[in-house]
Amino acid sequence: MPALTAKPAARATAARTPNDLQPYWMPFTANRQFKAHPRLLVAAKGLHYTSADGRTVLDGTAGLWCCNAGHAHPKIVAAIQAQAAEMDYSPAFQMGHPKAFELAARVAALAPGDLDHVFFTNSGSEAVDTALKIAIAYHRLRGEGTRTRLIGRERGYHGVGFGGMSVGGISTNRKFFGPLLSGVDHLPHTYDRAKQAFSRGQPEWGAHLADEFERIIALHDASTIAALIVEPVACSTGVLVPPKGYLQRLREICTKHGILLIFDEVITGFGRLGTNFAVDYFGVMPDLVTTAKGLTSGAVPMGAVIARKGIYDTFMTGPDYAIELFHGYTYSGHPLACAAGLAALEVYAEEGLFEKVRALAPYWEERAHGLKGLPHVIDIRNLGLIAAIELEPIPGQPGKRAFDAFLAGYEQGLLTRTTGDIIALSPPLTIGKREIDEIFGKLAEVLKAAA
Ligand code: PXG
Ligand code: PLP
Repeated sequence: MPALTAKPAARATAARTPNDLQPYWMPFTANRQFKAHPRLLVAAKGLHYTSADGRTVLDGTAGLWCCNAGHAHPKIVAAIQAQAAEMDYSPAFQMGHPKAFELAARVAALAPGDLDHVFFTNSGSEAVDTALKIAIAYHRLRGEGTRTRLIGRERGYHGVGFGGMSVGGISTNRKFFGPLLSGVDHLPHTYDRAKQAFSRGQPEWGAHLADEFERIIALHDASTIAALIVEPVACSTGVLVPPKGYLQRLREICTKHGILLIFDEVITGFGRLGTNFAVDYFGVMPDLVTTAKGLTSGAVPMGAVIARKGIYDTFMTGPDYAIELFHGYTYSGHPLACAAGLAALEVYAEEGLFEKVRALAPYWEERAHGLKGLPHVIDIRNLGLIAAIELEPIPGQPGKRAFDAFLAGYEQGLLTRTTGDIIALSPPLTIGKREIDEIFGKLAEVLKAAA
């Protein structure tokens, strides 16, 4: 290693212009494309961003599926400001602060059944890794230490930690990173365009795919399997809505074999389907729920694992001075995140945002499916306030057609998300019919212009 010397730019900080884009290694971004053609957002209010070049951009994606209360909600802003002034940080281990307990109690009250205990993290990825660790430790505490296998699903997204990557099923997110966790297997994904194209809401076809789980269990033996983790609606991969009856069937198989069921509700939690959680929407009860994003409306990073009472109680044994779970983050239950979370939950309730989503969902569905028949549209999928438009790939250039649509949409003042050749939409829950018309109107123009 050469001796550490200040880089020229660091020595002369005044000479470094604030628009030097090179040092920042951007996450999940085409860095060279971006730095050649930057898209910088500088302000946000309600349903809109303001770009550095002074344009107003309609937020069709709630940031990254997270700003459920809309941007810069006065109540959330005030709560964060007040908390920063009152207490910036308190140790997360062996000490506490009131708002962490208050937020946990509110989240537990919002979660159905005996999903009663909340472990805070700082992201969805951390929530997933936490839940996987809890599942394995739970079985060990019950004298079933052989139950260590984790089962995920093809096309699943569970964040970017080694645990989440391993149970995840998106090849590009896995293939660069070695063997990952051992003892992981995957269910098949639930999508078949020939059987499901242009389904409105849940597809009729595909519940039987849950039975593949029985084959995986027969292969490994139930006594080696700790947990199954699935997204109730697989969002990141391009919105795969579960076939009718599929999640119910997964629950039955887990119960039959003593396997914990984890629902990854990082996106589906906090109103995106018009209910508190997807658990409520589908009426299927998991053992652990992971969540993040809408928990604070994206205003401060925070994730959480919500555990059923029986799981928490299993850990609460041994001498009372002993730590029961050797796991946690410096910033678990950070005061600023708790303040933002408490304010966000108040906003959701006061403004009736989840009910609003339920009322708007049929209109959203109608407008989304209105794009059927436009050039290269090969499928449209939707549930709650989520939609995806799948485009026919340009031969030899997978992903380019949707990325070009994303760029063209942004030029028209609309922010969308793409994965492969799928355009995903998931606006703040504060959206109205006028802006829904604007989203699908602009998208229609973009798709027609590209043809
Ligand atoms: N689980 C699920 C189901 C997710 O959707 C994570 C875990 C990871 O959360 P963090 O907070 O570590 O990013 C997610 C996150 C997109 C997109 O546009 C999706 C996510 C994040 C960023 C972009 O598809 N999902
Ligand atoms: N690495 C080092 C060297 C640390 O000291 C810590 C926390 O103390 C971590 C990683 C983990 O950081 P966090 O608790 O923010 O996840």
